[in-house]
Amino acid sequence: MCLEHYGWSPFFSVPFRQYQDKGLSPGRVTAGFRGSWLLYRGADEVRVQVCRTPEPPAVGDWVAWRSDQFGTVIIEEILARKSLLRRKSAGLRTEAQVVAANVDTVFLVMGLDGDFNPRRIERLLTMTYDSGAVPVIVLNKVDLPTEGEERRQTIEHLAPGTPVLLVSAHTAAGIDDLRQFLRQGETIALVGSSGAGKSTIINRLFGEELMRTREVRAKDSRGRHTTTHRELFRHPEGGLLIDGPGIREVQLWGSEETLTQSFEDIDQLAGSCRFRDCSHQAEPGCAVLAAVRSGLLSEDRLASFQKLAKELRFLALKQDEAAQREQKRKWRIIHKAYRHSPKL
Ligand SMILES: Nc1nc2c(ncn2[C@@H]2O[C@H](COP(=O)(O)OP(=O)(O)OP(=O)(O)O)[C@@H](O)[C@H]2O)c(=O)[nH]1
Ligand SMILES: [Zn+2]
Repeated sequence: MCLEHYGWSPFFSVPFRQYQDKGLSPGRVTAGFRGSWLLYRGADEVRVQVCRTPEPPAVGDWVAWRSDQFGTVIIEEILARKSLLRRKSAGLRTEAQVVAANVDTVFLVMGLDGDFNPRRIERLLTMTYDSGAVPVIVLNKVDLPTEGEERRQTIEHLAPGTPVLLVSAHTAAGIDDLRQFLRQGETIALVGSSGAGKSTIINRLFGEELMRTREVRAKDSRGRHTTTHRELFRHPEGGLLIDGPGIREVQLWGSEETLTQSFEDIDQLAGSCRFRDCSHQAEPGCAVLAAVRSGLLSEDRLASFQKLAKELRFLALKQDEAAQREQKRKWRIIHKAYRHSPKL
């Protein structure tokens, strides 16, 4: 096995030269635990417990590492990322949590059963555009008696240009269409709600090899072997998949800018609104409202745009508040330091 099989390319190897000159070596993070990581190094995979980067690396990150005189592996740097999937963190803090790095393609998996929800697809699309990866929408459970084709078209209208595939992980229908995305050195992440069928799809793609592919007996820094599970793993025919607890908790995360990418149609209409900062609620000369009146744009779609815009504004506000609190905290510390410094 070599680094290229895990996605090593000039995008990473060219900027890596500066680290190479310092005696560092490259590797890719294949799993993250609390305070330790699984690192693929080309020749082997090791468990690393020492990391000196300001932020911890994410699954999928390429890092620069070295060994100290005792043979302990130390992660020193995270290489610039091609893409970064983030989610809103649970709880009160609103900062983004990184769930995976250097993902090329995101499979947005949704069941055609009770799981089917076009609004959720819009949110996941926003998150994917925000990450820099390319979305592929996978509508699963086409074996069930549902209006599969109709629903596929509904979703296609939401995401012009994005592939929307009908599959059944149970009967394997359409699964071959997914295989075309398993390209040598390219990384796919699966996101979607619980029960959408992500595990079943992965099982289909890997067959009986899956357990063997994911399990790894990695040496820790003391040379002991422990069995763990990879979150990033390679398909025997090439192509890499990311699946793990972090990525399974993906929620809404995005910015106003990417909102317009999920709602390209509304964004285009908005270009003709009289006011540049039109909120499309009651303003005179609003081209978006005019389109709703004439039936060109559905009321539902405008409503979901407004809802997402509101959530994003709320999120941005909370982020600002968090930033302000942090600023205040810093100033308090500085003031205190002044107060306690000896008078000149
Ligand atoms: N009818 C039908 N059921 C399916 C299909 N794919 C998965 N299921 C069922 O849907 C349920 C959920 O599937 P999982 O693969 O565990 O879903 P998941 O997305 O991995 O869910 P989490 O592990 O909770 O994130 C299981 O009972 C599967 O058997 C399908 O193509 N057709
Ligand atoms: Zn308007």
